[in-house]
Amino acid sequence: MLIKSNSRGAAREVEVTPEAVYRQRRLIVQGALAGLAGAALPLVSRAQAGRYPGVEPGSPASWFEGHLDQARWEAVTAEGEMLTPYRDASSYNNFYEFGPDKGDPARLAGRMQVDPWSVQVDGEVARPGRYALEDLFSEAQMEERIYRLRCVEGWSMVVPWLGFPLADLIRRLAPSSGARYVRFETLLRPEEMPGVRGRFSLIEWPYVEGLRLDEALHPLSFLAVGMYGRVLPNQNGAPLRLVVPWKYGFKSIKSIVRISFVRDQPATTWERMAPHEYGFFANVNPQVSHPRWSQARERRLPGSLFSPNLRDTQLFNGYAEEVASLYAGMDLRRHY
Ligand SMILES: Nc1nc2c(c(=O)[nH]1)N[C@H]1C(S)=C(S)[C@@H](COP(=O)(O)O)O[C@H]1N2
Ligand SMILES: [Mo]
Repeated sequence: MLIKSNSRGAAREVEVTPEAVYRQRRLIVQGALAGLAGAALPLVSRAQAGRYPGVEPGSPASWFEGHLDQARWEAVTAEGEMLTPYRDASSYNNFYEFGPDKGDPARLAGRMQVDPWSVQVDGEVARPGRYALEDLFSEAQMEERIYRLRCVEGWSMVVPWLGFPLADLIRRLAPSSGARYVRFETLLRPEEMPGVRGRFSLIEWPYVEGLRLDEALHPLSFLAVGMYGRVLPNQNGAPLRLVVPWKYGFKSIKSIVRISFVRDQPATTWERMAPHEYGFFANVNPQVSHPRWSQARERRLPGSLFSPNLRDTQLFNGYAEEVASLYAGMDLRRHY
């Protein structure tokens, strides 16, 4: 259905490309892009190496490599938009467990132990238990999703995630009829996380996020284990993080250790800490301002002081066509 890279014209698929390839290709096609069928253009090599030039592969677990061979690339793209360079996406982060500054996660998350990793599944579900990460995904086919990520702070990126639709996992776990929400929890390991040891932290740990079950089952909801053709760097939420592209970035919880199927709307970290800011839904909406700033525009990374690269923020972060029906009948100015 919605998840077709070229549903709106075959040429679109190739418009989002790795930056180096993009420049090279622009020379080749010279503005003829819009008129060409996607298949006529040279696609980026399907091999991992060279797909994202200059991106180090990291040291992936063997199960990850196995899935990479079968990966479906560019399953969804952000049409016509350039990827944020890997160095920006992996060095400008929010991961408060490692500290409040944008550079803290890249500097400090390396000490987080991510292998082995297991996820506890509980609540209203037919197959509860503690699953090793590789078992959780043993039957899944990895795919690439190029999504916009819009932080509530007013900046945004375009990131090529690698992973699996959340719905695939949920269906395998088989929630019971009592399950109305999915609750996610991040690792809490103070020895490895200087940010949770800070005495001045206002956040109650562990970090918790949640989705309504129908949101979680939406084909755009995604569990990422990699990005830019490689395993996730720790600062981006290794080894498993949620990506919900139509919601503010804080919903996309990192380093998940627990997935619970629950009857009642879970109390989530940001809603508890700052209920006057955004609520449980936190759908991107340019018309609903933060108490201290407008959300009408956003700064697309990398940008600079002289060229902040501003653009208009779109309702549901540009995914309205796909997700608006989830909120039919809801007043988006009140339920945010
Ligand atoms: N556990 C946890 N998950 C988190 C956060 C966090 O502090 N802790 N920050 C959120 C916020 S505010 C954003 S914008 C995104 C940033 O993801 P990125 O660093 O991969 O761009 O992660 C989200 N997930
Ligand atoms: Mo954010």
